[in-house]
Amino acid sequence: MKVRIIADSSCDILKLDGVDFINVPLTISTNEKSYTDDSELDTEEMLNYLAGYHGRSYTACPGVESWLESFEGADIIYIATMTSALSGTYNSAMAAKNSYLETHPEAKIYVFDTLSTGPELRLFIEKLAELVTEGKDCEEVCREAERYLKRTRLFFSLESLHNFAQNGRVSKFTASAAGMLGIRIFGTASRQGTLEPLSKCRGEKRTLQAFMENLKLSGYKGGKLFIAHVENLPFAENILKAVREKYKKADIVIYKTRGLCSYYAERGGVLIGCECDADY
Ligand code: X90
Repeated sequence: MKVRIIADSSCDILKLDGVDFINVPLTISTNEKSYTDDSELDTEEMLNYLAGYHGRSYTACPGVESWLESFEGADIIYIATMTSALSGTYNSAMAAKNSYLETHPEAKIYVFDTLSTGPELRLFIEKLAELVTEGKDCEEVCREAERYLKRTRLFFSLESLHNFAQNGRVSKFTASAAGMLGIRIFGTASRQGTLEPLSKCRGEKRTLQAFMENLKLSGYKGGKLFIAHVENLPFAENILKAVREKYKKADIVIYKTRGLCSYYAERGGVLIGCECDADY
């Protein structure tokens, strides 16, 4: 039985250790140019281009065809998608599943709506990989993965919500606060899978403070924590330092966002996914 894990490109990784993994890309485009969020993407070039482009820009979720292609040759398929509250990615994966089962009735396909994205999605697929590697059967994998998802969180610090607003994914009112006078929006992925602002912070120090308070409230005990940044390594490193100081054994990894997350989190943005002890 060939087992495969598939995620959309907002997971920001192209390989998953020890398992068969496929990253299915979204696209980012303007009226002139289109970027596919795959292994070929030069994120820095895309950000530079977008910074100098003054027209509208858009994103699109993977079409059913892309999902179908990613299923070929696998018998058991676990698919993890970003939040269905902000993207059609989950619905498109479900449509692909139903279509694939018509021609491959023996295949087993499980689709998970993570109601989150970025580093929380990455935590989730790494957990799926761990469960698959341990040889768990489908039922156990699904049960334990669902349970894990309740105990992970996503936090973010964004300097601009321009791209969220121009794509109608947050209100203009929420967006207007970010970027003004160095204000960052600190927030979390809500239980419904939407962007939930928690505080407006002036400067990095205040943002870090807000994050550390919320980390504690979330029940974080020093488990796995991912920091994905959009060209903001200094802030990511300061977050790492602050977390390590308080949680000595914290298992932290810093990395760069790829296309989709870079587009929405925008330059300076930081996304943090972590394992917590309390259900959310
Ligand atoms: O075109 C599409 O279908 C894609 C739409 C994606 C919208 C959300 C992307 C979020 C990227 C930014 C910050 C974290 C906020 C998370 C709230 C759930 C990451």
